Amino acid sequence: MILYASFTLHFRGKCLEDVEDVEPAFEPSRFGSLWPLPQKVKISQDSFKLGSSFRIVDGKGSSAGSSCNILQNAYRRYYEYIFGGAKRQGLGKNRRSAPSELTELRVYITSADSECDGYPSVKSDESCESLLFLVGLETFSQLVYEDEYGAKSINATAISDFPRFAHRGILLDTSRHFLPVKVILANLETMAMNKFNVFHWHIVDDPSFPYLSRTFPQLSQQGSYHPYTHVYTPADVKMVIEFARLRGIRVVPEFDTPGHTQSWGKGQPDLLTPCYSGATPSGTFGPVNPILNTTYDFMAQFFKEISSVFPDGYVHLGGDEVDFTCWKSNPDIQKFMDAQGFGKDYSKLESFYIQKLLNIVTTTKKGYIIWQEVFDNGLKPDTVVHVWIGSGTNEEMSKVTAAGYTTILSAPWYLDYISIGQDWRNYYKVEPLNFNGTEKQKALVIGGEACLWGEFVDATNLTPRLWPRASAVGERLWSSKDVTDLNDAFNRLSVHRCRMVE
Ligand code: CP6
Repeated sequence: MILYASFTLHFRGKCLEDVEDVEPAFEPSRFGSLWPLPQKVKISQDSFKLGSSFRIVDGKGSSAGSSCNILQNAYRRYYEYIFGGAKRQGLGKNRRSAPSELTELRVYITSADSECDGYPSVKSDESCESLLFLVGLETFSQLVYEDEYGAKSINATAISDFPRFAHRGILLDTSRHFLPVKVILANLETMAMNKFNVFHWHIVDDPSFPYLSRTFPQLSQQGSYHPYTHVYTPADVKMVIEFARLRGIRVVPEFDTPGHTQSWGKGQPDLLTPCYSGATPSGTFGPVNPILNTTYDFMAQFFKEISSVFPDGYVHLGGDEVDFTCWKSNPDIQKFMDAQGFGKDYSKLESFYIQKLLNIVTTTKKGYIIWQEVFDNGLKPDTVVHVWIGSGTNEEMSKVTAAGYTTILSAPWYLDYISIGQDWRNYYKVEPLNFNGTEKQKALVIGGEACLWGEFVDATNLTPRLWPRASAVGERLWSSKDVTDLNDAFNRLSVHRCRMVE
C-alpha cells in the first residue's frame, strides 16, 4: 500500500501543488546525476556505448603516465567502479555495437613537471593536473548509465571544471567513539565521490586518546578506550594518509589543546592543571598547565613527532572552549597571573599558552589552523582561523577577514546536529561569502568543512548520518555561486545517493 501511494504521488505530483511541504516529484535533471555540478556542462543527445574492450589509457605524448601512481591507481579503481568489478556484457542479444562505440578514455597530462604524484597541498587543487584529472574521472564515471538493454552508455558531453573553494573538508571525531580504520577509509571514498579534499581528523579529545605516539606511547596506553584494539598505530595512520593521497585528499590532524585534553592527563603526569577546592587539590584536573616549563618541553617533542608522521603542510591546534574554572581555583596559577600582570583576565593566560605553542609548531615548519576563540583573544598573523560558533557567524567572518586572516567556515555545517525532514536543504542554501566585507576580505575565505562530532556517532551510524547530507556542503564548496536551484539539486542528489549506496 505504501509503495503504491508513493508511486502515484510521484506521477501525479501536479495534483498536490497546493499542499505545502510535499517533497518535489523526482524528474531527471538536464545535468543527469552530476554531483557536485561542474562549472560548465553541456550534455548532448548523442549516446555512445562503452564497448567490451573499453579501457582507460595514457594518451600518446602525455607528460605523466605509467610511472604516476595516482593516475594508474585511479584508472583501475574507476574501471572497476564503472563496470562493477567484472565486466558485464550488455543484456541486449546480438546487438551490433560498431558505429557508436567508445573504446578508450585517453588521459593527457600536459604540464611539463609531473610532480603531482606527491602529497596534495593547499595549492595543488587548482594547479596540479593529475589531481584535476582525479575529479575529472569521477565526473566521467557519473556520466555513465545503463541503457534499456543494460549496456553501459555515455552521452557526448562538454565540461569545463574547477573548484570554487580550495578547502573542502569533512571533520570526523575519533575520540568520543573510536572509528575503525575501515570506516575512515569508506568515508574517504565517499568524500572523493563528492570532491572533498580535506579530511580533518579530530583524532583525540577529552574522552579518549587513540593516537599511538612513538615518543609518548603512554598517552594511548593509558588514554585510549583499549590499548590494542582502539588505537591508531603508525601503520594505521600511514594507511589512512596513503588511501587519502590516492584520492586527492589531504589529512589534517587536530591535536586540540589546552582544553579538551582530559585523556592526555592519564598517560602524561603533570601535563594538566590540578584543580583546587579551597586550599587543597581536589583530585580533578583542568586544561593543560600553562605555567610549567615541562609542559612546553612535552609539546615540543610531541609536535616534532606529529610534523613527521603527518605530511600535510598544516596541523589543527584547536584552542576552543577553554574552561577557566580550574585555572581560577589553583593558587600557583594565580601567583603566575599576578607575576605576569594578567590580573584576573584568564584569556590572557590562554593567549600566553597559545603563543608559546604556535612558536613551537613554527619550528616544525608547519602552518596551523585554530578555532575562532583563539582569534578573539589575539594571535599570530599567519594563522588560519576556523569559524564554528553558530550565532553571530557573519559578524565573526567580517571581523576575522578584516583583520587579514585566512578563514575556514564550519558554523552552518554541524552535521551531528539532526532534526526532522530534509535538512540538507539548509546546508545547501548557505552562501559562505554572505557577510559584510570587501572583495579582498572574501578572497581570504578558502573554504569550509562539514563537522561530524562524535558524541552520538560510531561505526554503526556514521555513514548514513553523514551522507548524503554532507553532499550538500560538497556542492556548495565546489560549484559556482549561482548553482542554487533546490529542485534540480534534489533530482541530481537522489541519483547520486543511490550511486553512493552502491
Ligand atoms: N568538541 C570540540 C566539540 C565541540 C567543539 N570542540 C562542539 C561544540 C559545540 C557544538 C558542537 C561541537 N564537541 N573539541 C567546538 C569546536 Cl554545538
